Amino acid sequence: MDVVLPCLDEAEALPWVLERIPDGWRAVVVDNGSTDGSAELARSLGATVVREERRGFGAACHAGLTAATADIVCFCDCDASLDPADLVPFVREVDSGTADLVLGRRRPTARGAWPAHARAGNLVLARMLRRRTGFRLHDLGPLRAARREALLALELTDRRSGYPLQMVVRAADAGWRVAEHEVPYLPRAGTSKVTGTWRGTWHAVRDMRRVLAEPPAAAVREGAGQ
Ligand SMILES: Nc1nc2c(ncn2[C@@H]2O[C@H](COP(=O)(O)OP(=O)(O)OP(=O)(O)O)[C@@H](O)[C@H]2O)c(=O)[nH]1
Ligand SMILES: [Mg+2]
Repeated sequence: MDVVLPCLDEAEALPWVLERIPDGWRAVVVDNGSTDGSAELARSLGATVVREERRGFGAACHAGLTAATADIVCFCDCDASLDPADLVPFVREVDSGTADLVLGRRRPTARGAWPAHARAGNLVLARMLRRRTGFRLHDLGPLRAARREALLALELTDRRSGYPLQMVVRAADAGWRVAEHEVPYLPRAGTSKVTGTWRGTWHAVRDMRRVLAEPPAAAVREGAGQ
């Protein structure tokens, strides 16, 4: 199993995150131009490090997916807000064929883990997603697992905050079975970059709206049920 960990200045969180990668799995840390020594630290802790010059959450995730070689690929934020060990049952589900994509529904464990505006925004997004896809999801959680080749076949184009949403929308168009399970959401280590800032939140909303406005990807839809 390969776990893709998008990473922009997460030196504070890396030891905790990498220590929790299940035995026998490979951590693929995608360094997105960190200046705090994240890449060197990740390498010294045994992770495979991929460098992606182009900024953006989607750019980092996609570079990790492209570099991955395992049949099943997982994604996990690299800020210690999510425990990669929680991916074990997700992978089992994908492996057994019960689901094509498994998503973690974030359940905050402490006050401040998930600011109110982010939670409210996510709720609105989940409702829009339900209208667009029919999926009854509650969150667009960054903890996820799916088959590598199927993910690549979705031909995702967003390279910023819309990437996780585009993955779900295109999965819906391709007829995937998507499952959602609750996972604890911890207060992140280090400084907040997106959710905790107005600028980051605004960019995320803009990217997501763009994805929802896209017409269904016909080519992807034709490949449904594979
Ligand atoms: N924001 C941002 N995060 C990136 C980028 N490239 C990689 N990442 C990583 O993507 C993961 C998710 O980003 P976060 O900054 O945690 O986004 P968030 O969880 O919405 O918000 P905060 O945790 O409050 O910052 C983290 O591991 C980041 O280090 C990038 O260009 N921008
Ligand atoms: Mg975070």
